[in-house]
Amino acid sequence: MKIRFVTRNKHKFVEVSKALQEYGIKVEQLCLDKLEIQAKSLSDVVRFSLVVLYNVVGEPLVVEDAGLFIEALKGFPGVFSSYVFKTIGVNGILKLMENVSNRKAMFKSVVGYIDDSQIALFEGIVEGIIAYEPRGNMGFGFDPIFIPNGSEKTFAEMSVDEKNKFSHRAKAFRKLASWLIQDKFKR
Ligand code: ITT
Repeated sequence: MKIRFVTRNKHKFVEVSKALQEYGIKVEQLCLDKLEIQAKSLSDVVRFSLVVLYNVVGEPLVVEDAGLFIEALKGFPGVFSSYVFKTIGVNGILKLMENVSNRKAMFKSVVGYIDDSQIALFEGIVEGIIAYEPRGNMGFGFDPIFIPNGSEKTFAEMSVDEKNKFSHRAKAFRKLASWLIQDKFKR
């Protein structure tokens, strides 16, 4: 089985390819813009992107939207994570978190699948804390400042396989994989 994953982010593509290997699912990267709307939830962003992209591609496809939600910042940057990363970045977030003792945060991923008869969404969450300084040079985005519960390392200090043991993305894509396998046998 193969899925078409629309993303311009090659790190996401590698993470997902590895996570889905154990299900025997191959991943093809489609480098198209997701045409993201500014919505209040990741699910709304994903639904919109799915419909727009399906009209262009005309074949079953998958998109994912993810974000970092920091408790002390009332969920910021959340759905604005991509923009916030490009503007104030990791150091800007650390600045906002100066003298903040509640470091709790989570990454959330919403994966969407569309074909000619259905849309299905799957969510994955990883809880953790925001580090006091960036550590590690692997991964992307806010990986250097996120430490998942159950580890001492930031995501940027982990290999892809190690990050996949914890990550929001791996959790959401594993749900998609189980569902796709069941769906295939139903048809
Ligand atoms: P595509 O839209 O092309 O898939 P993107 O990098 O723009 O790739 P998102 O729209 O999902 O992906 O962006 C969400 C932002 O949240 C992203 O730019 C990162 O800054 C951050 N983010 C999401 N998942 C992350 C992860 O696993 N590790 C670190 N940062 C992450």
